[in-house]
Amino acid sequence: MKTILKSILSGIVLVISTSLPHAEPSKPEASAPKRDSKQETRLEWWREAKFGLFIHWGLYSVAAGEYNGKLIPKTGEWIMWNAKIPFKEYEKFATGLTASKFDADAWAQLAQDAGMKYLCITAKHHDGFAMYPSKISSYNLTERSPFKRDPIEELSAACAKRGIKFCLYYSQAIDWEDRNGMGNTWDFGPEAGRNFDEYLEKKSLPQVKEILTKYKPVSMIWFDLPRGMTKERANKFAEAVRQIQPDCIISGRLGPGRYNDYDSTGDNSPPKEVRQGDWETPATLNHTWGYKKQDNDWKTPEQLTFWLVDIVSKGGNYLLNVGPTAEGVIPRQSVDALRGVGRWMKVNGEAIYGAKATAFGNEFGNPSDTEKDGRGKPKYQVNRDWRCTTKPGKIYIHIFNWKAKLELPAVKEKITGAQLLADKSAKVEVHQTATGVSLTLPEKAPGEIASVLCLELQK
Ligand code: JFZ
Repeated sequence: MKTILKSILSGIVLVISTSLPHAEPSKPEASAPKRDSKQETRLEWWREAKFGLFIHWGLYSVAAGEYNGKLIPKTGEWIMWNAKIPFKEYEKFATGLTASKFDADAWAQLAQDAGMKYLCITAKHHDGFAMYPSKISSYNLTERSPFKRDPIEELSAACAKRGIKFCLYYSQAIDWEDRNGMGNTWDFGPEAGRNFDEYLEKKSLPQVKEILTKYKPVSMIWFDLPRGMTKERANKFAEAVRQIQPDCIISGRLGPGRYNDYDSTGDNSPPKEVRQGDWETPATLNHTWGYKKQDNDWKTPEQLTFWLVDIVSKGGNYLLNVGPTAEGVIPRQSVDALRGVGRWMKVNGEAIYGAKATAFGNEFGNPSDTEKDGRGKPKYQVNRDWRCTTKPGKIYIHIFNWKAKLELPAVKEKITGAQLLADKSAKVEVHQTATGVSLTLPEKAPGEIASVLCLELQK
């Protein structure tokens, strides 16, 4: 009786709230969909993959960090918001999106050369511009730019050819082109007066359905910044994904509650220690996602390899970004950095793909004895000497700071063999006791960046 009353009441609330265009959503909210039985299967490839390529490409790539002769600070893909560019001005960038050098095979090949197993490109970012021929909104690349091909389709095919999982990013809530989307207050006034549901029903949800129908398979969809999303609203997106492509992983931030199949850490900030569950750290090569000509502070292959190993040793995946130019060129420095990681991956990939977190856990760092942080607490100092990843019957030690004598914490299982991946014939001596493992290694590191030692364990 109570439940019947409750559903009638919530029905009334629903009727009232949908008839008032600007009312807040109905309460009580629907709960997030159950994590269905297919989730484990869906995540199999992703748990094996570990390393992916993120691509931010859109009208902001044409602006390239500059507006009206001024260099605009902060991330490039947010330039419209950062500089409060009126829509009527921003949309003009479309004519500059020539994509004259766009080569889907080159991009997918770069991902492969870097050792990456998935690729995720912006189908539509916060600026609202669709990077594919959309029938839902004419604010798209084929209708507005000189480029008449479909880069999303071409990339999907280029990835399929190479066994790279193809994925799409879609900004479901923030949309600076649409007066009912979230975010653009300089053109459309305060957000409070909008019909956000109309935006979701007329543009966002139909475009999500459109890309999932047009491009198959989409192995993962990365939703972002759930401004204004409620569980009811998010449910509709989750249901659409499940209905059109049940095997598509949902990631990022669809709405409040857990819709996603895995978690995203903050950008550029991996956890300090091992973190349970499925998660990914999205990161930039410089300090922007979308191309910005003034940002030339690139991470080196050494730094990137450290991040990759560090993240995998804590149990996560690494989604590393490039920002191509308006011509469709991935900056040379990005290409070189990724190829550097790729050379390391060629030798040491077996210690990354499908690998799980460390067998230890106290190698990540320590509070400093002398230095204090901003709050007066001992400053956390990252230890970069080595990291550890594991597979059944194997422990991999990634040695960044090479020493001929290396001391490891105790290993429970009996170590039955030891090999350096970069030189399998090199001599390695193992002395194992109940309190630790002492290793005697060659004087010189056999590999570049980090030489990986594989310890075999008794089954
Ligand atoms: C979002 C976007 O706003 C940004 O433009 C880019 O696409 C990035 C990958 O995702 O930015 C975020 C979202 C969440 C966090 C950080 C940046 N976070 O949770 O730390």
